[in-house]
Amino acid sequence: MSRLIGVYGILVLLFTFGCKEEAPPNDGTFSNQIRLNQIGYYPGATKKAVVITESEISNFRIIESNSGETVFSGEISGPFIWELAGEQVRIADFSELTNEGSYQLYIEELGYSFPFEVKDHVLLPVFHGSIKALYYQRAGMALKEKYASKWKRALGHPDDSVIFHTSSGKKTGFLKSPKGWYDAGDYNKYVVNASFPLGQYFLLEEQYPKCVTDGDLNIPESGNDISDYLDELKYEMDWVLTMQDEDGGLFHKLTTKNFEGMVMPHEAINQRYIVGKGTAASLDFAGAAAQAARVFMPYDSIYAKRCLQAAKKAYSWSVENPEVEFVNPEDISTGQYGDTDFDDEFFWARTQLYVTTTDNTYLDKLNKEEIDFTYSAGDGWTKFMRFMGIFSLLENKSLIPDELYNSLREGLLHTADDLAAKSKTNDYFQCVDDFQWGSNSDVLNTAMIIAQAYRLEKKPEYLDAVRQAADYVLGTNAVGYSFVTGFGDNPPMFIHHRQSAADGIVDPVPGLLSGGPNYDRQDMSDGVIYPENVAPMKSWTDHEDSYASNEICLNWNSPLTYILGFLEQESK
Ligand code: 9MR
Ligand code: 9MR
Repeated sequence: MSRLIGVYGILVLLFTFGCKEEAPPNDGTFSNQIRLNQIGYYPGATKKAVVITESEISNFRIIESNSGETVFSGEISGPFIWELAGEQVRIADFSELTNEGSYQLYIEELGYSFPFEVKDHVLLPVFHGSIKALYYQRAGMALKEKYASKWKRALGHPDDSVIFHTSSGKKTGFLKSPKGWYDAGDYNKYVVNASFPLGQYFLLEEQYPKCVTDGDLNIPESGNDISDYLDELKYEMDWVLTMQDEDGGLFHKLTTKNFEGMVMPHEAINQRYIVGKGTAASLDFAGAAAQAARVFMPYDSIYAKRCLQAAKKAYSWSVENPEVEFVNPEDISTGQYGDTDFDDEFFWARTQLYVTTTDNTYLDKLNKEEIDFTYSAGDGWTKFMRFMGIFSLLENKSLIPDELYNSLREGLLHTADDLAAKSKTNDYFQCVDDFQWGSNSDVLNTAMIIAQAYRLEKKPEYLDAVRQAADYVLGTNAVGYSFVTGFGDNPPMFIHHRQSAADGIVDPVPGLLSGGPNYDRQDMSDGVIYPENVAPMKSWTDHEDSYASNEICLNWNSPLTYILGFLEQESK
C-alpha cells in the first residue's frame, strides 16, 4: 500500500511541476473547444477557461509559449449544463497563475488553446484600438495612409449641403452638416445614437481624466497638445451641433432614403436628407452637450460655452415639445432609433444640465422618488440613459442633497450586487440572459453598472465581474470568438460593415465590436443562415450579411471603450 502511495505521489509531483521532456508537440493549431480571453489577463485577475467536451477529462496545464514548459497545472471541474449556450461545459480555473508571460492552456485530449498573456496593462492595445475605430468611422474626411495604414480611403459624404426632408419641418433649403462618425455598418448619422455613445465616452474622460494622452492614437490631430480621445470625440460633437434647428430642437437624422449597397463611402452617393425633429433627439443632445461643456472646459472654454448654450436651448425646446415621437416617414427605411417614453431622456438631460450648471430648476424636476434601478437586457440605449444620469449624480456627491445621494447609492449597489452575483454562476460568467440585437453591448452595459459600484466600494467581486465581461467579449463565450475585429487569434473577419466589405482588404477595419448573439435572428428573412435549433448564446454568425448579429455600431463600441479604459485604470 505504502509503495503504491509512493509511486502515486511521484506521479502527482511530476504532473504538478511538469517536466520539459513531456511537453506536448505544438503544431500551431488552436482548439476552439477551449474558450478564454484571447488577449489576456491582469496578473491578479480571476482566470477561467471554459472547456467544451463530452469526454471525461480532468486535468489541464498552462504552457509558457516560448519555452514550451509547463508552468501550472490544475484540475478541471464540471461538467455543468449551460442552457443558454445549449452545451455541457467544464471549467479550468488558473487564477493562481500570476507570473507575467505568454501562455497557452493545454489539454491532452483537445490540444492547445488560443495564446494569451498575463501582464499589467494587458488591455491597453485593445482599449486604444476601440477608440481608433472611431477615426475609421469618420465621415467627410479622406483617411490618409499615415493614420489609417492599409485602411486608407477616399473622402465620402462631405454633407456640406444636405436637403431637408419635409419631416424636418422645413420645406426648402440645405443644411451644412459635415463631420461625425458613421453610425455602424451603414453610412447614416443619427442624433440619438451620436449623443448616447458620447455620453458613455465623456463619462470615462470625467472619471479618468487623461486616460488617453496626445499622440496615443495616431490621428490627424495628434500633436496638438490635447488628448487624442477628446480630439476624436470633438469630431462627433461638431457634427451633432450642426443638427440643431434655430428654435433649439434637433433634427433626428441625416440619412439616405434607403440603406446604401455594400460599397465604399465615396461610392455611396445617393441623396442624403435631414429627416425628422423630435423630443428624443433633442433631449439626448441636451444631455451630451451639457456634459461636453464640462469635458471641454479646461481645453477650449469658448467651445464649452457654445455646447452649454446649445444644450439649454435643446432642453427648452423639449419642455415646450415634450412628446414629439419620431417614426420613419413612409419613404425612409433606414434606422429609426425610435422611442415612445421620454422619461429616461428627460432624466438624463436634467442630470447633465444640473451637474454642469448647478441650477436647481433641473434638480427640482427630477422624479427623485421614482428612480428605477432595474436593468433589463434588450432595453438598449432607451433605458440605459437613466443609468447614465444616475452615474453622473453619484460622481457629484457634493452637488446633491445627502438624502438623494444615499438613495441613489443604495439603489445602484443593490442592482450591482445582483448582477455581480449572477456573473459568478451564469453561463460564461456574464450577467445577461436575454440575447437580443447588440447583446455584447448589454454585457458591457451591465459591467458599467458594476464598475460604478466598484468606484463606490472597492469590493474585489465587482472588479472580477467587470473583468469577466471583458473576458466574455474577448473570447470566453459560446462561439469562441474575440468579438473585437483585429484583436485575438479568432476575431470576426466578415462584419456587416460596408467599408470592410468593399475595400478589398482581407482584414476588416480593426477595433470594432460585433453586435453579438441575437436570438431573434431578424436577418434570417434576408437569407442569413444559422444552425437549426441554435441556442440563444450561439445565435451569431461571422457573415457579412448578418446585420442582426454581426454588424458594428457606435453604441456598442462605447461601453467597450469605457470598460477597457476602466480596467486599465483600476488595475494599476
Ligand atoms: O445594412 C443595414 C444595416 O446597417 C442595418 O442596421 C439593418 C437594420 O436596420 O439593416 C441593414 O439593411 C438590410 C435591410 O434592413 C433589409 N434588407 C437587407 C439589408 C442588408 O443588406
Ligand atoms: O440597435 C438597433 C436595434 O436595437 C434595432 O432592433 C435595430 C432594428 O431597428 O436597429 C439597430 O440599430 C441599427 C440602426 O437602426 C441603423 N444603424 C445600425 C444599427 C445597428 O444595427
